[in-house]
Amino acid sequence: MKSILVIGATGQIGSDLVPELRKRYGNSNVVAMAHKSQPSAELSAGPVEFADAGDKEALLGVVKKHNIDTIYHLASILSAKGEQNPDLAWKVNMESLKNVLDLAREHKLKVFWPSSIAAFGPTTPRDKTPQRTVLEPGTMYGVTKVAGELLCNYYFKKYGVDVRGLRYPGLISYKALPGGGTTDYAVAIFYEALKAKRYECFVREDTVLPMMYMPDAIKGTIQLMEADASKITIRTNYNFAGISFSVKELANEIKKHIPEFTCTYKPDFRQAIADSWPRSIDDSQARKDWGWKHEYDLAKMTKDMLEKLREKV
Ligand code: AKB
Repeated sequence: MKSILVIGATGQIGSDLVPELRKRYGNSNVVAMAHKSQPSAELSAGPVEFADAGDKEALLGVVKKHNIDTIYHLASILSAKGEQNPDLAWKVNMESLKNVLDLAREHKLKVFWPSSIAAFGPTTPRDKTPQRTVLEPGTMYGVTKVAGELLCNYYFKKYGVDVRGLRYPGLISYKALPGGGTTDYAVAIFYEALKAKRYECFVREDTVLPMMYMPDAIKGTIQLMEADASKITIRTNYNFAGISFSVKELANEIKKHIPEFTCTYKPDFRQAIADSWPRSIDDSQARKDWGWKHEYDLAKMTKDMLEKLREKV
């Protein structure tokens, strides 16, 4: 029986991933690890631990206590927050990953660790960005993603650690808010459309970025982790894509459901970050290796997001 630890469980991805893992592997076999934030009632329905992933001894204590064999390491400082405090982004993102990989080596654990479209930069081809391409990010968050990818690949090659990962696009979800990313507007716009019928966006209306609805992201993440090891040909991180759209296209889609909705634009420092990232991603390697296929397009995602958020807010 699997025994899974999700680090960063209270974040945007963890809030959806933990319940899905518990459905599959049993409530008591999935430990949600938080650091400072309080877990939701849903997360508290199973085992919860509080620890700092930057503290290897504390992490080891949790691994031993629950006999953990698999870690999903989701804790991270994202792109926008990372630009406000690059030292913190390096410390949090790199130290925790090194701790997880060292524990994985010493205790034969399987690891999921996500990279991001932030690993790419202004010198990367922006359309249908290939799996293997230039990685010269312009943010500290992106630097930690490139360094992390290389570290994962190193631990796989040198020590045989079964570490797998995906370069997540912007993720759209209704359970927990993203915190400190550049793609956060694609979530905030839904909350504001329902609450205020208007939203002031911090990037231009023609900004196009790769995005994905959370159910697809969770499905792909678990699918990658469950795939036979012989199918995994990429140990840095897989390109992983769903949909690409401009903010204007998203606003127009929301308008179909809320006709009074208006979106205005006031770009700030996050525009330069968005402009340095790809518009679309070629994820054919993931599709070929382990059968990745997204389900949600812009229309289907928008409809579902509004329905779920209406119940919530
Ligand atoms: C961010 O905007 O920083 C994140 C990401 C794309 O990794 N959502």
